[in-house]
Amino acid sequence: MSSRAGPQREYNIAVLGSGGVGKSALTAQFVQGIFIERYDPTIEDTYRKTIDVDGRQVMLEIMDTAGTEQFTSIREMYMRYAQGFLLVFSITSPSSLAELAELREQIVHMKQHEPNIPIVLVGNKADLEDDRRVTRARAFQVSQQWGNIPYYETSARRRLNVNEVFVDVCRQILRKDMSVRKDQPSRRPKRGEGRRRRDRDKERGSRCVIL
Ligand SMILES: Nc1nc2c(ncn2[C@@H]2O[C@H](COP(=O)(O)OP(=O)(O)OP(=O)(O)O)[C@@H](O)[C@H]2O)c(=O)[nH]1
Ligand SMILES: [Mg+2]
Repeated sequence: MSSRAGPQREYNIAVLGSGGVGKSALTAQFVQGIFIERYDPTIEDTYRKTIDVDGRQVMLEIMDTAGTEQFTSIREMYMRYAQGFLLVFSITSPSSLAELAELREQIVHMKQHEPNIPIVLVGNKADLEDDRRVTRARAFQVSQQWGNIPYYETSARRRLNVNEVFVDVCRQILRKDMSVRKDQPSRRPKRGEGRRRRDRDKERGSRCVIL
């Protein structure tokens, strides 16, 4: 199957942050369009959703991780695997913002200081303005310290900026992916080579799905 938008890409995004900041609520709102009222701490959940980013079909695999300490080894595995990250805190909890610093350090370390790691800083629970304890200015300052990454305030409850954060990180991955492809020297395949190459990719479990 082919599409006018070109081959479909598949990207993995990890949603990280302390327990209770709203990672699952944001993910469920994005994928299923529902708000989860009840707090049920996550062990690990993976969701898939196809979206259109600037005319390109992208299949996202979203890894909703556990904020709770006891599940951190799973989180490390997610960090290694993911190409993009949503770092989520709650605007009602300064400690949830502070705790992201360590997670970011871990990501940077695991990606071996790779430049331009696709990351978005997300201040969730923006509907709870009366309980706000992290100012926009403070969060923005942190985002600048972390290499000028984008900062959004979201509300999973009100569906505010939910699509935007996922699309932003996806756009960053796409941009990076395209520049890597551009840098790779292209060569005309010899007769019959194209097919063999596709088979080889299949064996390796290539994550690029050709429609
Ligand atoms: N008011 C408000 N409540 C929210 C929002 N997002 C999540 N919540 C609530 O906060 C609680 C925790 O949300 P979860 O999405 O389960 O939090 P989590 O980050 O996934 O927590 P862990 O899985 O333990 O890491 C739930 O009761 C949600 O209903 C939001 O945008 N606004
Ligand atoms: Mg959760």
